[in-house]
Amino acid sequence: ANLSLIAKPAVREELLPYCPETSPFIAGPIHVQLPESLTLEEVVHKNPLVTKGGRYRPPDCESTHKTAIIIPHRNREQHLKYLLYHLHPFLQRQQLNYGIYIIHQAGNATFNRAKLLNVGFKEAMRDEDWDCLFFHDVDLIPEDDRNLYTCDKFPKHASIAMDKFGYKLPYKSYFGGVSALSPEQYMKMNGFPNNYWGWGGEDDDIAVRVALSGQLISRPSIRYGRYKMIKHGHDKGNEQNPKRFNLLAKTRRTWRQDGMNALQYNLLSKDLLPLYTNITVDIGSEK
Ligand code: UDH
Repeated sequence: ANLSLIAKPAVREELLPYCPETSPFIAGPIHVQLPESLTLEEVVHKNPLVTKGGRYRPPDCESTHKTAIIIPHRNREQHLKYLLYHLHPFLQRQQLNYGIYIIHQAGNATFNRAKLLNVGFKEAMRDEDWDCLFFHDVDLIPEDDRNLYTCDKFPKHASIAMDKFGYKLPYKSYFGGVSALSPEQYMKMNGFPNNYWGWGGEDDDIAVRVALSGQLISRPSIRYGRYKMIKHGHDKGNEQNPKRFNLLAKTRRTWRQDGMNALQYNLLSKDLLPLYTNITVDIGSEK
């Protein structure tokens, strides 16, 4: 047998030095382009070091960060293509050990972003001992790679300067778009709510849970937390949730019962695709 081949993976682990604290590949502002003719095949081609399931480790050093990206999804294939096109190189420039997960809601029931994120957390942690999870809307493209996809001392809200809101926070406790929590931070707040069906409110609920669990919100610099939102209209099956204000008023009483500890779903498939791990899930519908 060829012993040199068999021994190789272990050698890599032992001999690689840790990556530097600041990656030498970080370049700052990104001019986000959305080339009309782009195909997923091209994105695969441009990212030769990404392995099955959308995984990556820096080739020359041992990353000190293991980050999973969790993307809630249904019927946004174009956005997904552009996000992958930008996100893979962005994360590689940061020298992260990372994996990208798409959590695809099966069926036509009303969309439930927060519950999909709970599923993403659970399924990603089954794979790997991630030290940071980035919960990432599919239509937000980061515009500066100094916005590090690593976790902080407190739950982090990363998308603080979106073009759609004039590169400012729309309101002080805004927690929507892109956020990052360590598994410990996430479990401390019992994850996210499962009962927000349709558009709105779940991000505010998450912000309230951060506070109720005794945590603060961490944010990047306003110069770095910049995002371009890909323009889109209203989605079918994600109409404004009329119950969102009533739910939000009760979070203080419900967060310990509704969250990670009450999560129920049916995993339909898990596929290791070239650019991401696709999790298709039946999360049921509003009762
Ligand atoms: N999402 C899907 N499919 C859907 C609905 C939502 O994949 O049908 C995901 C996707 O990751 C999206 C996220 O959930 O980025 C958040 O949903 P959203 O994009 O509807 O929320 P946002 O606040 O949109 O971005 C506001 C409504 C847009 C109407 C603007 C009209 N000018």
